[in-house]
Amino acid sequence: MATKRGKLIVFEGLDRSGKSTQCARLVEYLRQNGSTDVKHLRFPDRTTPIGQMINNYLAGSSQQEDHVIHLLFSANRWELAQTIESAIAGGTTVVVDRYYYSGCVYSAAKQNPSLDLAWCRHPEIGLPRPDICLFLDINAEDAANRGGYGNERYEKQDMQDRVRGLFGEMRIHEDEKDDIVVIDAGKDIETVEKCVQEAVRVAIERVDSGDRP
Ligand code: ADP
Ligand code: FDM
Ligand code: MG
Repeated sequence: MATKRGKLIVFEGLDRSGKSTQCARLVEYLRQNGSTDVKHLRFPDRTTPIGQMINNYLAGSSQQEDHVIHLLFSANRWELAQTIESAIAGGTTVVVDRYYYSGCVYSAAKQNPSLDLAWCRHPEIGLPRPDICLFLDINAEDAANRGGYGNERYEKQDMQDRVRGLFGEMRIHEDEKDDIVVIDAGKDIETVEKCVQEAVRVAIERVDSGDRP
């Protein structure tokens, strides 16, 4: 029998919704219980030259025009597109902390009139499509109560409120609505973890049974 292809699993949500926590737990779980290799990625990938420009922008030590930084975030995903595709084709599952959903909603939340959600989506078209996007849903106030925000550029309550609203709009987009599973991220870490595992199990089965090529 041919080797099963790997799956592309994405975590999304507001800052402090628990993405990095759940991403690490899922990677560990799949490594122990799954039958495939697992690659753990995060965007932005701050290790590349483009990623370092993004890091400086987020830290506030450099400025970028809104469209330019949007395209740099996108280019930072395209840098790894081939790596992701090859991994999946070779049977490795890829788990990603943020993807193009963040790319679109954070840029659109800036309320720049020539940078709406539709414009933001364009440079992302053609990137490997996730088999599942786990949207860790929490309101901005509860997220902020998990230790307060840091000093990065977008870690402000009004920005986070707009980001959450825009994540809602991404969810009803015809092309994407079946990819996204909403998880109540306000529950305790173990409860969220179980919900994630169950949603991932269903998504993996759907791919392996041929329901989703
Ligand atoms: P993100 O990557 O989405 O910004 P993190 O995983 O870094 O979020 O979590 C942010 C903070 O909240 C961390 O201190 C983490 O330990 C804590 N945390 C994560 N998940 C939960 C949860 N379900 N309940 C309470 N605190 C959580
Ligand atoms: N972010 C992240 C964007 O604005 N666009 C993107 O494409 C991506 C992937 O960068 F404020 C924002 C979202 C967040 C910051 O934070 C990255 P973390 O803590 O590295 O996830
Ligand atoms: Mg994180």
